[in-house]
Amino acid sequence: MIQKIETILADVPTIRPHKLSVATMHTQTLVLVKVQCADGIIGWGEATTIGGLNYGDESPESIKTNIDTYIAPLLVGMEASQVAKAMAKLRKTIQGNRFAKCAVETALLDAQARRLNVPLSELLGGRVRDALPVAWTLASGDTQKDIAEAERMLEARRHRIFKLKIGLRSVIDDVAHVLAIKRALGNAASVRVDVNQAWSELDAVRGIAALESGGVDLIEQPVKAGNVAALARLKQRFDVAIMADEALHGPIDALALAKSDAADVYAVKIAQSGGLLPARDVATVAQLEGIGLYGGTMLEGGIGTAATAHLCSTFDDLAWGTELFGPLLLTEEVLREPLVYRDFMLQVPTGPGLGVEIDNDKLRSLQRK
Ligand code: MUC
Ligand code: MG
Repeated sequence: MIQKIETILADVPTIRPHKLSVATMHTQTLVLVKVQCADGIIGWGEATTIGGLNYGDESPESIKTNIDTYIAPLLVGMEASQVAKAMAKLRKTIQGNRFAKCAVETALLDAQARRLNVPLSELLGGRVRDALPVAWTLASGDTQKDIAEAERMLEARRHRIFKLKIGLRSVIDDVAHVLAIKRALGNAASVRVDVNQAWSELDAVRGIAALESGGVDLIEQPVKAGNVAALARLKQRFDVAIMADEALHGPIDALALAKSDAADVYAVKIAQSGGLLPARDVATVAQLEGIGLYGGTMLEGGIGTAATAHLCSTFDDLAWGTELFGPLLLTEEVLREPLVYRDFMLQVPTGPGLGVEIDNDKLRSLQRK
């Protein structure tokens, strides 16, 4: 039986300012959900977002309020091992709130996988790989600092895929910044950009043409999430891969984008999709439509990162790798044993459930009072 559902906010400083077109982050607010079951099993989930309400339509505070006020009372007393039944009730009764739903579903699935003594990946169809390529985001706001950071990552064999956050400056300045980094790193690295919706279609045509000829491999969400027609025109106009991120809020969007032939690659994000199972449906649509897969992040800590890693380990084809570096951007670790990054890959945990354990003392010390 589900006995108690708790929501915890923890503010953790980032290792350096992280500059996106929609926000500059100095701290990340982790949103963690703990589900306590009557059989003594505890499950964890995460609903972390970026920049308060700058990125998504749920804030850390709204997620906590909505789970505590509306979602927890709905689920407490239900059978904990019947995850699908609990989630069906939640999805039927509560509108929207994809991040909150994701955290609750993750916690219930973590608990159930622990109960069955299997890794979470095995409840999601079964893993086909044990390690995932991991990109790093260069977003210090300074070209030379970004180059030095990328060189350190290559040297340490931690990352060889770099995503550059652009869209804040003029197209000309952004293109110069990206191409300077691409020239410095050469073929040792894949260089990609994320515009986070900042460009008009005309900006995008000019920007993508220059980036494509400079050897950039991927253009993420160049235009507004709602402008599917423009995304489709860009996809058809250019050879360089176009990725949908903010345009994807679950399986229905995945299908609509596919029908419009609007993207070459989908960023699969569990929270943005409304949970691990809807995210798996997003990936299924992509695989059926010949769209490439990429494991996306909302810069979560260890819980959400492990959850996405379990899901990505089950995809037949993960051509574009992942960006599951969230915990590495934070100054504090909330797991007892950190996730393992080695040889450009994140190792998918092998223990029961998420395969990671919360450091309760650490979390208590970081928890917002
Ligand atoms: C996004 O839009 O993809 C992922 C990596 C990063 O640096 O920011 C996020 C959000
Ligand atoms: Mg993105």
